[in-house]
Amino acid sequence: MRRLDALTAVYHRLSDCVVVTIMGAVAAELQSLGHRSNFFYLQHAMGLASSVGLGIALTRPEQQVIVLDGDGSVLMNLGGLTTLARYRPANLLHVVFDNESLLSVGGFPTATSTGSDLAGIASAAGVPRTATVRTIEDFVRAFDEARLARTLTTLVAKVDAVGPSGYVTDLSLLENRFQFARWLRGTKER
Ligand SMILES: Cc1ncc(C[n+]2csc(CCOP(=O)(O)OP(=O)(O)O)c2C)c(N)n1
Repeated sequence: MRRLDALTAVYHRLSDCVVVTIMGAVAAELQSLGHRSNFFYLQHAMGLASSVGLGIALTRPEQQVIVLDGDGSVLMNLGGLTTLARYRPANLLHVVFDNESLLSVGGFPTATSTGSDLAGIASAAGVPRTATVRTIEDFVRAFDEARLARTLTTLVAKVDAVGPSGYVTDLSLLENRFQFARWLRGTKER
């Protein structure tokens, strides 16, 4: 499964929820499908996308929050999983695109390439729903089931280690930051 195809398959489901991604390839791929004000691409702070998503999910329980993470990022901050599990927000879906590599910085293999199982680690950390999927059909099904379940879920999607040729887009970090904050405030005021 290619991550871009997985993103394409669920893109239209992302219009009414908070979306937080890691930096690099995932952010560029999502933007290539069309940027929206409700998408926040967390630059630089590797491993902390789920923590940002957790903060938003806890303070805005009426919002569905979707975090688009990577295996390298999760491995860099495994404690993030224990904190997610501790607070267990029902409105958070944690998607981990596991390409078994640090693709955005050259493709060095991560521990998932030698057998570490991120869904198993998330489950052992206390995340109540976890799954690993390998096809687009299973990804879409698991994605929809997780949203309906209203239970914190870590969904690991095993994907090919391929991405766009470049990761720089024309959306600056600050522009994204202010636009996203305004969108989030606006949803409260409505
Ligand atoms: C604290 C920190 N260390 C290193 C980097 C450099 N860096 C940016 S993206 C990346 C790889 C991310 O890997 P992964 O989460 O697996 O996503 P992928 O690039 O494979 O999509 C690294 C090491 C960073 N941004 N922040």
